[in-house]
Amino acid sequence: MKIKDIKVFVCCPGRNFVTVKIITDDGLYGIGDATLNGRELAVVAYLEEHVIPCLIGRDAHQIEDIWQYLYKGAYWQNGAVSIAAIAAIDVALWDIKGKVANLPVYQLLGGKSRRAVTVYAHVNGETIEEVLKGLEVAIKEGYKVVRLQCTIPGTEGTYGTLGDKKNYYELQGNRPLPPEHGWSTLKYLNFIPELFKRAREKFGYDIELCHDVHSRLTPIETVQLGKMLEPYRLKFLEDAVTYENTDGYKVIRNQTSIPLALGEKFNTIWDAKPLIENQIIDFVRTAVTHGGGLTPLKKLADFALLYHVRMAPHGAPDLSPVCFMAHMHLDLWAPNFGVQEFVGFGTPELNEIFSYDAKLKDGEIYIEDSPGLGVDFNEEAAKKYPYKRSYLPVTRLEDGTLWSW
Ligand code: GCO
Ligand code: MG
Repeated sequence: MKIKDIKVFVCCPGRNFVTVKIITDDGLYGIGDATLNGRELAVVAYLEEHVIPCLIGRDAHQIEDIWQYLYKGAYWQNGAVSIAAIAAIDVALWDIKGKVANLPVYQLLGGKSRRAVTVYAHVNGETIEEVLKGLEVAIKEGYKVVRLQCTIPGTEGTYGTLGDKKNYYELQGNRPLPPEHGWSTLKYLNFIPELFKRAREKFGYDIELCHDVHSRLTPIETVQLGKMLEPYRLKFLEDAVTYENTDGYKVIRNQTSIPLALGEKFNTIWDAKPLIENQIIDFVRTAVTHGGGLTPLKKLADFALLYHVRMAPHGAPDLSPVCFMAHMHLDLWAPNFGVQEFVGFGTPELNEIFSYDAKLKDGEIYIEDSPGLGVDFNEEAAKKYPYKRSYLPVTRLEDGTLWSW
């Protein structure tokens, strides 16, 4: 079964998505997600110029060899742009293999380890009261795990909350240049423990809670935050510190018992290796699209299992439904699955383009047993929503210093 053609599509049903379609000589096709938020066309160029010409005529069944060929064979192994391109090819090939076998992809990974995928919902608000109202709704809807984010009084554009776009806080569309947000660590640390205190006072400890710091703190500031949040027993604190210097995480780990999650920007297993083997994190958040596909994510899960680290894949709205479905298969299989981030099934425009067999019930997602990934892409509908240049925001401290967004 040879690769006959590979097409790349960019569409913007509210935000940009890059989708890959691999077509084989016997008429089958598979779909992959290559979306890299704010850098979409770099991935398109990488695919069209440097990947696709090398793959035409290759055996579509050789997923592992094709992965190694695109990774090791390029000499330049990692990097967000190249990894997103490799991931899309890899996932599309798994989709094809599932269709040939007439089995859902989770069966090819080793079968189901659980009935469904437990997800965590996002609850965001401008005030603590607003967040608590949202949490009440989420609990009523059956969610068992919820991420809480709240606007920090006196700062502009807090991560996770953006005024009228609360549930799609990173919704793109019209950002021809990166918007700028403000940040004050002092104001944040003075405010955020109150959010979790009030949530526990009102709803008790049966609901699991988590929080994303979005890499704004230093290690010792995270120790302070961790100690303040310890009484509220979070499921995890995500991305407290930028991940480049993993030694910083040792400082945190040695001084607070707050569980730590990291990895949505990891491109390879090597990024996660020191944090996992030294048992410094509890959840690894690498996404299929940004971590190179299902082939390396399976290896990552197996490696993490040895160290009691659980999988909690990134599930932000900039990962397309193709990545979402790839996560569903990975999460159903992984014996060390923890929880899946979930922001809802998307806008009507998005669902005109992507179709996928998934249902939410009591905070768990069930998928149909369709062969492959169970996702499809409507090329004609995608044409109605052409690419729009758009950026993620950047953040500055109150004195103007550029900070991590
Ligand atoms: C999350 C993430 C996202 C990212 C976004 C960047 O935990 O969901 O931090 O909100 O900011 O995916 O493109
Ligand atoms: Mg995050």
